Amino acid sequence: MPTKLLVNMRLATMCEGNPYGLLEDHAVGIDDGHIGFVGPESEVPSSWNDAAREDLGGRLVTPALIDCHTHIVFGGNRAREFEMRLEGAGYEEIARAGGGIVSTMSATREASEDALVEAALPRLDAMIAEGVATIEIKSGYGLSIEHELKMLRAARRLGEMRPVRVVTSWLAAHALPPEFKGRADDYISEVVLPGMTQAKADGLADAVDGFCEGIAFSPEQIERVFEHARKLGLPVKLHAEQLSILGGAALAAQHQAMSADHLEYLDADGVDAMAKHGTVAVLLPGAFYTLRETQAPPVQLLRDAGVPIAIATDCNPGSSPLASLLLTMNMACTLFRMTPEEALAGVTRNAARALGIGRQAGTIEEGKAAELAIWNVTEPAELAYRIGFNPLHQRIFGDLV
Ligand code: DI6
Ligand code: FE
Repeated sequence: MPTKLLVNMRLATMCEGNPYGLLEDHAVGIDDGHIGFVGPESEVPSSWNDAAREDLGGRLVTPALIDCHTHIVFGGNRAREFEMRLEGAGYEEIARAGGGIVSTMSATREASEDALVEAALPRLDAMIAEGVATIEIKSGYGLSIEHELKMLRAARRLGEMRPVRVVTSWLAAHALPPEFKGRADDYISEVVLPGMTQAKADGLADAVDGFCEGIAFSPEQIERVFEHARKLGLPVKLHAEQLSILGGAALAAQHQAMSADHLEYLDADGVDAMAKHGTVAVLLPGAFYTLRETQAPPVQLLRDAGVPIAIATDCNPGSSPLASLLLTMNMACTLFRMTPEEALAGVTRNAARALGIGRQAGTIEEGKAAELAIWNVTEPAELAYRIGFNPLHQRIFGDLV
């Protein structure tokens, strides 16, 4: 049933072809939560005559935003660690001394599922207020089967409490909990793999992620995680080359990963492997900024190789306490020299692809979900340009607003 017809707007479909997939004088029809019509205002079929007509006053309309890499479910915060870094301590140094991810682990284990939901809601609401309609949420701070599953149940509940699509990732291979010190392989065998089986059986995991890094897991250990995911039919992705180069991105690409994320230290071989396998590069300028990283990801190499680039907040209590996808877009332009068009594609079309939902979301096309953001701006570049200003007029999520 045609429910709504949007008219009088500038439409950035984000379909490939012309810049921003921009269309002028077009109408968008919403039918049962889906986009039922995109076409010139003068050619709207008569079947839309009864739909509620909404004049958008010349505003810009884009696909609703997609944050394809977050850790918004966690206990506590790491403001003290922020102070320590300002006093000179390094991120890896703090992690090796039992702080970092492991300190969030303790707070997350102590928190009830309800408390995790309650703590994450304001972060989720901040994202939604900026036009986000899809958010990926990872486990990774429980580091035991019980607490990792609790995190993913909290993530699923967030998706039921708010009009937003939540996509989850099993990230038990994020850090080694203290009880497994010196026994990373046992942790993989006893927690990461059986927990993944359980998460899949309970419908809690849409994908599997890992952290391939000196302070986390080796490529060989990650390979075991990927093998198990393949047996369960779960798609994979990886935190790779964030602090050093271990070849994680190429490993992920070889395992048909949907994305490899961070990538500051990615080299040409890694880029080639990603291009060959169609792996999306998810860049996370909030972590780059927070850790005062000096090596930017190889954006030009990725561009030249035709690797799709997505960007995301990486919202987490340690390396990226950032809950603004608009600010992330600005950072991607200013810090990584991406164009405003690449930044917008990075939170729409390419972010959808990084989550394996490219058929449902990420562009404005007939047949896709009616997930739109209506902005109080006219030029698409304005979305990435401002800092600390939210020009969202209205978000549409299916038949909901
Ligand atoms: N890389 C990150 O940036 C987050 N996880 C990861 O593997 C940070 C996690 C944290 O510091 O709490
Ligand atoms: Fe992350």
